[in-house]
Amino acid sequence: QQQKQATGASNSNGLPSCVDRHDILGGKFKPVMTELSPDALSYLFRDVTVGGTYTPDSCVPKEKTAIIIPFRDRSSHLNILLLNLLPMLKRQKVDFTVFVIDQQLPSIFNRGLLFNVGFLEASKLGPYDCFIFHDVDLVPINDLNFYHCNDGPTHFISGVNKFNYSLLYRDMFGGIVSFKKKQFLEINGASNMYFGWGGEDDDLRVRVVRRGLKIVRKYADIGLYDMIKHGRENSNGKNPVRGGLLKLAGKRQDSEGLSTIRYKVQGVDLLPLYTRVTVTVNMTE
Ligand code: UDH
Ligand code: NGS
Repeated sequence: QQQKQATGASNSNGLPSCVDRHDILGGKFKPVMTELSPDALSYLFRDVTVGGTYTPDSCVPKEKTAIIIPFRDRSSHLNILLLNLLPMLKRQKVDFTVFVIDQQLPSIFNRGLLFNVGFLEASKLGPYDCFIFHDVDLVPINDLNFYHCNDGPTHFISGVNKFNYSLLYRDMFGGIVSFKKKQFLEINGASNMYFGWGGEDDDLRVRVVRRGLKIVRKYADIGLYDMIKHGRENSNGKNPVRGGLLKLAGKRQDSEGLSTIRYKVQGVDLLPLYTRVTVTVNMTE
């Protein structure tokens, strides 16, 4: 039994189950922080099928993963992220599809709401078990930071170059998190009420903790990221009411979130390396 677990039991195709290969993956790598054109990228990753899906062919993955990227006007970040993230996911034998959830102007950017859109729209397109919500400007630099869902919602970051490879505070739940489908449903998704920068990730943590789910965190030398440098967009200024919203996060959890989201899908495009979901949000609804 022990032996079988270590090598992965084989299934009906005769292929073994995919297992985390701590033994053969290299650990830390140096990311390439320069941009390739979308054409060059899609040529480089021609084994990724249209819409941004990749399935390993040497083993049977244990879960189907949707990588959800909240997005607006950051194509150069996206090109850099894909250049580094896709090879790592392939090395890790992750079965994934990349979704870019693109919020149109003029509404103020709303990262939490886009998590909910990503979850709902991806679920219409495939039987995903695992959702990894991923900022576009965070580039992973360690192969051993496995992109999975776990028994608890998972925070992938133990350190970012911007903070000397540490976190700003211990409880941080921003940047990159994963949820099993059941876990995200259980917390009623993210809050839709945070327009602008800040607080939505702390609200999400409150939702997780209030449901008694235990957050899984990465070891200090594993969850490492390099952030692509950028400024703050006018359409995502600091949210002046985030403190007040956060105080009542727990009270709102059941009455506001995945169950009450309102948005309009303007288009779903299957591009070579990702599925783009274009959405508009009416801030007064
Ligand atoms: N995002 C976009 N477009 C936007 C705003 C946000 O795609 O216009 C997405 C993107 O995935 C990004 C995430 O939302 O990674 C989080 O937003 P952010 O990267 O702006 O937040 P962060 O905390 O930076 O990384 C805030 C601005 C810091 C300015 C510091 C200047 N010295
Ligand atoms: C907190 C914000 C979080 C944010 C974190 C780190 O203060 O949303 O800083 O931001 N919470 C509130 O504003 C309530 S960082 O400097 O890494 O961009 O994620």
